[in-house]
Amino acid sequence: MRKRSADLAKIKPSEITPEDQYLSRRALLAGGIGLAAAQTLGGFARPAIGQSAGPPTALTYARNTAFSVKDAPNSYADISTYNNYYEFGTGKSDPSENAQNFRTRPWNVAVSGEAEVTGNFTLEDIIKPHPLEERVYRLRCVEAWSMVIPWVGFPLRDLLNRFKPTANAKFVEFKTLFDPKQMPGQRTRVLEWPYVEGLRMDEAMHPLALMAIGLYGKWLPNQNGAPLRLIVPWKYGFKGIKAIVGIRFVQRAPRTTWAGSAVNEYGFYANVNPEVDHPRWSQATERRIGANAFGPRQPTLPFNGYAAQVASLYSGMDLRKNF
Ligand SMILES: Nc1nc2c(c(=O)[nH]1)N[C@H]1C(S)=C(S)[C@@H](COP(=O)(O)O)O[C@H]1N2
Ligand SMILES: [Mo]
Repeated sequence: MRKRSADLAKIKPSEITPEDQYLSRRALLAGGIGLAAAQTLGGFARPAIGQSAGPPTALTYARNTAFSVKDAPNSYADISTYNNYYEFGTGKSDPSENAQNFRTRPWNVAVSGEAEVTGNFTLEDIIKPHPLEERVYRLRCVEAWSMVIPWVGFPLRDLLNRFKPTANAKFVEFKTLFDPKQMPGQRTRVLEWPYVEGLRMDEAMHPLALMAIGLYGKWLPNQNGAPLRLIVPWKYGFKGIKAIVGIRFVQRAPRTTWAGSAVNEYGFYANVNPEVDHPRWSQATERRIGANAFGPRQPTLPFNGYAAQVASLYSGMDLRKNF
């Protein structure tokens, strides 16, 4: 059942605190005045987003070099044909073959739980107020391979702040679409469906956490998680949940799909850690997918190379227990 889309522009001005004003103003512009959404605000070029027609092929974004790694990105071909997306099969080439007809428009996201603003939002509601950035991030899979990907998206925290999480929101849970008709993997029991992931609130609010809608300057290919997927660059790739239809603010750590399938193999935190092996293989080194796939393995970096930015989130925690 699909409720009428809630409208962020209906938040009363009296409810808007000063730090929210900038975002809310943009939410009002995007929701209220169609044409304004296509203009440039705050120095960022904005994408023109069609209402119900398919997405345009190009996105307009600002390059965020401060948050990008210097490594050369993998090719578009590598990034869009070597995937993990069990809804479309367990082989690396299955998603690119089986997700071609997956329908990503229209798309809705249900926001619920411990927040002042909840309801159902259209994809356009979710995306429109946010200036887009390109950030080149490493993706490290728990299977010990990695890629470097120029994602296009917006900071997750800017989106979450629009919903005004309450003090009870300690974690945020994300859910993938459940539609076995479209997602053949969901007709099997290879995982529990729908796919669920989660972050502790302070992790979700970290500026490196990105809500991605594109890569290489284009809208996300279906196999990479269109129309909306999470990127948490200091964690193993399975935290980067694809095709998000649910965001729920909760008090307790959600039961995540991979931890639920094998709790000794996949932890909730999933921080990239060369010192904590997966029970069936070492995490000390990794293989970079692509041209150098047969070159030497590279040492895995703690927090996937983002330790300077995120290690403080975990000070005092035993990362062997909280893996
Ligand atoms: N819904 C959903 N999201 C998912 C997965 C999945 O099977 N289903 N696989 C995860 C894993 S294990 C990885 S490594 C990344 C891969 O992202 P990519 O295919 O865009 O490189 O997606 C993650 N997100
Ligand atoms: Mo993965």
